[in-house]
Amino acid sequence: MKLIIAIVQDEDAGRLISTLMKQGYGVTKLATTGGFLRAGNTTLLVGVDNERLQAALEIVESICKSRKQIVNPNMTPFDSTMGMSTMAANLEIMVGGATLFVLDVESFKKF
Ligand code: 2BA
Repeated sequence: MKLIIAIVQDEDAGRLISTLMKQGYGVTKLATTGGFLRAGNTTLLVGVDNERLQAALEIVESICKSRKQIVNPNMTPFDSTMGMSTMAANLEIMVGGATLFVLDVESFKKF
């Protein structure tokens, strides 16, 4: 068994959860905050049997879209930790589709 930890944009979370659930996956949704943008995102925990891992990843990939975002470097960790000028120009960054971690599950129990 594997545990997928998927960090996705809030805009994609609803459709992703309902699609995964319709396909019979168990999903837990966490409200999270990105360290760089300090803005809300959504983290999903999805426990899957090994044979269904690939299909779950394909669902995530098909739904989660990359989006451009304009950020003010003065409002990110750049200003304090990366030595950039406080007059730095806005930056265009691409956020998402999804950041995924796939972990081996040693044990899965429900009581
Ligand atoms: P944030 O940390 O808010 O990052 C949002 C986006 O900002 C990132 O999109 C990336 O495009 C940009 N970014 C992040 N750190 C940067 C830096 N040091 N310099 C320049 N640009 C930077 P994604 O890479 O798609 O990440 C989306 C969210 O996924 C992140 O939100 C964070 O919550 C999570 N994430 C990404 N990589 C992670 C990791 N290695 N471990 C844990 N969480 C991660």
